[in-house]
Amino acid sequence: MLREEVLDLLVEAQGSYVSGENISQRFQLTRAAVWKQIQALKEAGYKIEAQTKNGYRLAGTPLSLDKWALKHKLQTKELGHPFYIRDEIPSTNDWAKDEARQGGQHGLALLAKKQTAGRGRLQRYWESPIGGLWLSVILCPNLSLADAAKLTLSTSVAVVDTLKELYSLDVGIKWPNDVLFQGQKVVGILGEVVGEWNTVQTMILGIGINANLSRESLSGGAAATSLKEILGREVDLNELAASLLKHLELELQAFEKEGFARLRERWLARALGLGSPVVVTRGEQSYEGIFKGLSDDGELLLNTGERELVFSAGEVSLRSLTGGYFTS
Ligand code: BT5
Repeated sequence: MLREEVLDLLVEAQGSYVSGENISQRFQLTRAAVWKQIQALKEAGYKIEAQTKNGYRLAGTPLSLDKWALKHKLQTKELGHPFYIRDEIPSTNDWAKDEARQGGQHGLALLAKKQTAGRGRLQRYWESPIGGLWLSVILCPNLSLADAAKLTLSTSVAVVDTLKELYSLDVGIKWPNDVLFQGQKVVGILGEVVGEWNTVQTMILGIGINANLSRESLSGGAAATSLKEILGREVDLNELAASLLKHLELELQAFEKEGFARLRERWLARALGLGSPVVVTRGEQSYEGIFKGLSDDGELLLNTGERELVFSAGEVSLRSLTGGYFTS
């Protein structure tokens, strides 16, 4: 594609100017057509500086999802190869499931600028306006069925490491895999299996990051926040997606090689509320106790003082510093 070739040429110049004449000769375009290409790139969010004497210089890539920009930032071997970006889709997890059923392979990543029917766990709704990172990856991991179910735990570790690496954010994981900043949810993770557990071992990992969203666009209110609210600026979604896929690939490799015991250590090192009083709600019932850790199956261990309870699903509330419980 011409647009991408022009960008490649600008990148080759490593920050120096490329003359309009050079571009027009290389791609056999009129100078007016070069100018038009440059305008289109600027409209797509590329920062291109123009000087009458020297030509054009690439000074920055778009913050919003962009095929070329993401391709240039990807550092993975498998995850994100290939990847596709759509402007709007009901749910990237549903899109990924369709792709997997039609032969979509391990590593395929699907991203949308906006979801109209984003899904949370237990058929809950996930708000996904423009500005967020809504991403699903197809994985065919080299893991036992029992371990594959713990991939959402790896994903939460990868998300925490991504946010720490890029923005030095002090985020933590609320069991099983919500990522919170000061008690407010920034990231949600939804792992789903394609086909029967005992036949096809294909998983869809869906990750939703409230990135460039204002608080008003999230009706989750006090329980939800975004990177933009926390950092006071917009972030580069291409950089964020590339870093996330890198950390996810590293986590997956580590899990396949070292097994759950090491993953559990990494998860616990990033967990919120470990050793503290928490409330676990399952259906109508609530259980209060000390959050002791994870079982061999990735379940939550709760010590009530009288006995140790094990939870494979349920809602957890963590005690806040002021004594109340976070519910998100
Ligand atoms: C989750 O569910 O946290 C998993 C969310 C996964 C979303 C990704 S986006 C890409 C992929 N495609 C999809 O369709 N889904 C995945 P859960 O723990 O059930 O949390 C859902 C609850 O969080 C809702 O009931 C709301 O209370 C709240 N919520 C909804 N949207 C939110 C948002 N954007 N930020 C924070 N909280 C939200």
